[in-house]
Amino acid sequence: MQTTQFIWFDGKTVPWEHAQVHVLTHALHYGSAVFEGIRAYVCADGASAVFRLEDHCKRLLNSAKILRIKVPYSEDALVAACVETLKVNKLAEGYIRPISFVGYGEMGVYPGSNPVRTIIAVWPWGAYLGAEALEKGIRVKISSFARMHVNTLMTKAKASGNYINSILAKIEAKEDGYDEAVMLDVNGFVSEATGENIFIVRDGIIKTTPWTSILGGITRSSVIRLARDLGYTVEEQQFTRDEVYIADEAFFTGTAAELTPIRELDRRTIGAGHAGSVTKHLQKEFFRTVKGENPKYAGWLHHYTV
Ligand code: PPE
Repeated sequence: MQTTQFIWFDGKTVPWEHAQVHVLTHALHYGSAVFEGIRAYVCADGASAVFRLEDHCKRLLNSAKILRIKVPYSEDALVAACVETLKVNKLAEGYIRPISFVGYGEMGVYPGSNPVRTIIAVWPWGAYLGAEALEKGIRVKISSFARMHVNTLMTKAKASGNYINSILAKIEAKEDGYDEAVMLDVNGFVSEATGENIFIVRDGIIKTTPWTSILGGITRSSVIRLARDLGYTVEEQQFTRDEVYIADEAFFTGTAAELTPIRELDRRTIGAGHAGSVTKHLQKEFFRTVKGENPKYAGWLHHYTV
């Protein structure tokens, strides 16, 4: 990976290589951590802006609330710390990874009074699913692993432990020659991918999974808003894998993946086999928005200078 110089660690800026924890850290053993993935972009005018920074910090605190991890920082403090980390690293564009985790103290599942620690790292991160993916789309399979039941793990928390399910699905998909996996929920309906939400388009209507077994993606909510404002009908409704097979278009949304077209699912070509017109339209609007070329959504951008 591409490293940077400093990591924000419990309020201090420490050199990247010194940002370390004990091997008996609770989160390492039991997955007791919550995290975020946020992107900063260089805008058309050369200034930098973090996309929906406040909403990401809010989600981090909500994830922590769900898991009963007591993060000792307010939303405002987290926002300021993210910006400080970008600035100290002179990073004009890249990925921001805050994580709050249960630290070293007592061993055993019960987190007790173990300290809760927070770090923020930033680094340059290009196209998550490959450079060609954004333009040409990717090949996807339905995973043999189901997404979590809503009472098994808390799917609305962006919790580290939840990602075991994603890791299983991702390895399977990659080893079977695909770029990404889509998981079904325990009732057999389409849920989400290992690190993305999913949308389909059929007869001009856009559909996405309701907020049940999925993470409430911030890219997902942005794209829903953009699409509705552009006059599209967007339905948050359950759908099945075969509805994706016969969709005209399909795409993923995520901070890392941005808006990535899906060109194939389970060896069925989706639509024309490349990004469709609605996907392209929304992708263009999305990138215009994050790069500050869409004044209507200026409120989503947190500007900073390096
Ligand atoms: N579902 C899952 C399971 C998920 O991990 C993400 C983000 C999303 C949906 C989309 O959420 P949002 O980023 O708010 O639109 N996945 C993050 C982690 C990627 C990684 O490999 O690490 C991300 O995109 O940052």
